Amino acid sequence: MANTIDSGVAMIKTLESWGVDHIYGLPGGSINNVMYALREEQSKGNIKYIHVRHEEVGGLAAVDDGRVTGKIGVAFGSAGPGATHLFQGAYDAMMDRVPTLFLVGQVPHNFMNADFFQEQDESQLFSDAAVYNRTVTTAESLPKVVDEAIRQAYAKHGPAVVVIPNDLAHEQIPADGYYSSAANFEKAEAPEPKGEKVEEALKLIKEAKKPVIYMGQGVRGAADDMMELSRKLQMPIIYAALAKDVIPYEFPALLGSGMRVASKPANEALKETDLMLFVGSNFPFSEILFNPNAKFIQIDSNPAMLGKRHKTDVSMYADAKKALKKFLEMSEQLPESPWYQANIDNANNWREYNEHMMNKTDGDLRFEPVFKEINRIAKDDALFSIDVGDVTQNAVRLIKNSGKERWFTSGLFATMGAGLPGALAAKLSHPDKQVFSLAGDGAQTMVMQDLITEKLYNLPIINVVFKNYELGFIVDEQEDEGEERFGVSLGGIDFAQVAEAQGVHGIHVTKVEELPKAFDEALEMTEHQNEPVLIDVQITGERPIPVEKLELDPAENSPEAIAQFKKRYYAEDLKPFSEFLANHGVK
Ligand SMILES: Cc1ncc(C[n+]2csc(CCOP(=O)(O)OP(=O)(O)O)c2C)c(N)n1
Ligand SMILES: [Mg+2]
Repeated sequence: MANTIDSGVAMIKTLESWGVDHIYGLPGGSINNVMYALREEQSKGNIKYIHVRHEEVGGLAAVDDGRVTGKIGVAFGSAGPGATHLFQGAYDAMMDRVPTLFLVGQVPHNFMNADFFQEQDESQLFSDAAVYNRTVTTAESLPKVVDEAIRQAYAKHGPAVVVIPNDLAHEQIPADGYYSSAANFEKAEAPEPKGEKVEEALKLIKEAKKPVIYMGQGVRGAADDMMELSRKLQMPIIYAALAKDVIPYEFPALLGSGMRVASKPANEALKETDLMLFVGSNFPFSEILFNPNAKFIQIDSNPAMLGKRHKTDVSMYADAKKALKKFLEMSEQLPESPWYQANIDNANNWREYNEHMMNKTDGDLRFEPVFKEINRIAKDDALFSIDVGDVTQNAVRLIKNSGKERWFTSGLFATMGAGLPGALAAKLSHPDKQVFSLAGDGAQTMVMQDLITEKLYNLPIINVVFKNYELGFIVDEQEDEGEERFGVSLGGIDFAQVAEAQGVHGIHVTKVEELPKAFDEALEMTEHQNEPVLIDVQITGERPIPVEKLELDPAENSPEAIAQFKKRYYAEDLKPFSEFLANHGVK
């Protein structure tokens, strides 16, 4: 053949044509030929291979590439065990609708389908997650299939999986036998909503006494319009946790998020509300948490979402940002409402409580004072990769975001171990920005081998591990279900030493007064020494305040129960929503 190219190299070039500049993975016999192609392309200064120590870390990091850049993230694993490790990422991507590509090694095609060593029917494995899921059958088609997979991942917002029999990734194919569709690809964009629908919605909003906005990630990039609409229609804002970073912490009518990874004023308003404007969200607990009699107006850029989480009164297939503009255009300023004011007061009281907890210096060290330090050293445009557990709850409540940061976690799938991989992704794509990984001790244990990846790729990340010696989030569930504590104690790992053993600077904190120095040191290490750092903070097992089962309202709780609740959560000055509603004459 005159003009030929290695099929694996052609595939990597296809990835590059889509703007992929790094790829996570770990080799194995069934993906070696992809490795050789990767080596060749990397040696030319093109794509970069990020060698993770567990395919799950690579898989989750690829999802976070998508979250923080909007660009497709890519990870690979070898056949069988490599593929099953990688699977976690595919599921996370599917649940949160993040475009990703997973390249999965397979035994040589002549050995397939007869239970060969490490052989697995990988398409079956990934079938529940993938938006595109195919096995390559010829070397010539390898780059074309990968091009197809990427297009499908973008168009269908999820993980594409390409299974590659190893031999097919190292053959000479015609150099002009494939092309990339990247250059002319356009992402789908939902329309603006129909005028009559907006009119219908505005009529319902005007009639409502206690309307709220519930916003999800669809609103990203339209914070100013969202805040203006909140003021104009006198509707406080509640957000889905994944949209925590959209509206600045200080916006007076921002109530926080709902359910358990949540804030008090949000949960209280969600119980009371008689109308919800639900914008660009996939919040799964709607039917459990929201007032079932509330009117429900939904806006989503995905028609499949309309009515999925709640019965709707008005629903609109529309881009959230365009919809906000249209709502602003078509609405008039509503008069100051006592409901809106009561919510602002309630949110204020909650912020004061959090402030009080972050400034707490007596007693055992809790989560909150650690967040005071995180807030102190965090840059305006920092990226926060948050793991799953009590840390998610605390981070959603306590990080005082300016509206310029990125805050992300594994949302619907909520997998532990998502913190560190997300920080890798964030720092790789934003080397000039400050990046935090915040994780509990249980979650950190699942991925801590990949601290060395931070070290070896010069990724100066601030890792904070909240060590309460238990699976705190589950301890709380056992308490709430009236069960005895079982299977939730962790024993103590010295995470600072684990970091040191991997060449990452480790710091211990056991007392509140050690916090400022530790965080100054972390700043010095990451900003000036260009080194990653891990702070192992030993905190108490005391529970964060459960905002989903507040015992503050005299209409619902005995004075003794209220006193006990306040004492346990240091909540002397925390008031029930009913008090603010009464102050403003809201029935
Ligand atoms: C992979 C995975 N396994 C189990 C769970 C269930 N789960 C949710 S939070 C949690 C406890 C997290 O413990 P830790 O990381 O120590 O954080 P803490 O709640 O103690 O702050 C568990 C087990 C999960 N979400 N993901
Ligand atoms: Mg823990």
